[in-house]
Amino acid sequence: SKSQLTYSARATTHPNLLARKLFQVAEAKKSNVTVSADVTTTKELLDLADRLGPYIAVLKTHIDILSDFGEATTEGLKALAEKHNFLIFEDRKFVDIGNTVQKQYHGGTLRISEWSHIINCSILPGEGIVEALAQTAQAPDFPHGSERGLLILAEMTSKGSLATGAYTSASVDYARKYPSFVLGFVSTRSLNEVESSVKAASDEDFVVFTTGVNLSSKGDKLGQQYQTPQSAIGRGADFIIAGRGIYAAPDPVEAAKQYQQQGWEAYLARIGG
Ligand code: BMP
Repeated sequence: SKSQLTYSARATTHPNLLARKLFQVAEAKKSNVTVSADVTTTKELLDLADRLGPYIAVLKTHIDILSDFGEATTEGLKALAEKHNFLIFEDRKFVDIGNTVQKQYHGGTLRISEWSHIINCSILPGEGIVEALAQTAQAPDFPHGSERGLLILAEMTSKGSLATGAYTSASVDYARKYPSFVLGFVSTRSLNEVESSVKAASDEDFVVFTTGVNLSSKGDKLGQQYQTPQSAIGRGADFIIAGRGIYAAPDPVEAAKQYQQQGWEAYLARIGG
């Protein structure tokens, strides 16, 4: 497993170009925090991105919950990602046949391929969804190819999640089949020990993003289940994703700094620093 290595070491050897960039950002900012900016207006979203930008590695959006999505949203996000050196992850969770997801990803109302570095999908439809999204992002005439990557939603944090067992192991199979596009997983732990019918490449180093991270709550009334940054990173998370724990805190900037510090200390402890 590569999880004992530093982010800098993984940045130099990683087979995937966007993963290299992600690890470089983490190291430069000493942050493995992804904030889920689940607010519902462009103003709130850009305001959060600007205030929290210095402390995060990735900004995760649910762009379809904005009541006023438009050019100002995407231009604002792109400018702030440059200003603060973070990557954008649109949490659209594609889950459909290949022909449909290509149209949802590229063009359409939301133009996700234009502005989001990282996307994710469920593999419920089978391997074709990964192939279809890879085909769009790696098309010869697509201008951002080296800056696009996919996370496979291999597990979920909600109570009673069905993303377990054969579903999770197929997630690993597909990641191994498309290593130039798949960065890794959204999962609650490292998937290195998960059985897979596809052999691991010698340079395999999937990046683990873990959602459901919160320092002060165990869950919500709709089945969300939380763990702490220490717990998530101890179980193999490379990046911790926190939403309400940060943006709904009395002082979101202070909260972001606290998650940054705890996430970084847990990472240092894991690499033995
Ligand atoms: P919060 O920290 O406020 O509970 O937000 C969690 C975020 O992560 C939400 O944006 C949710 O859509 C997302 N998420 C999750 O909570 N569990 C999963 O298994 C996958 C997710 O994408």
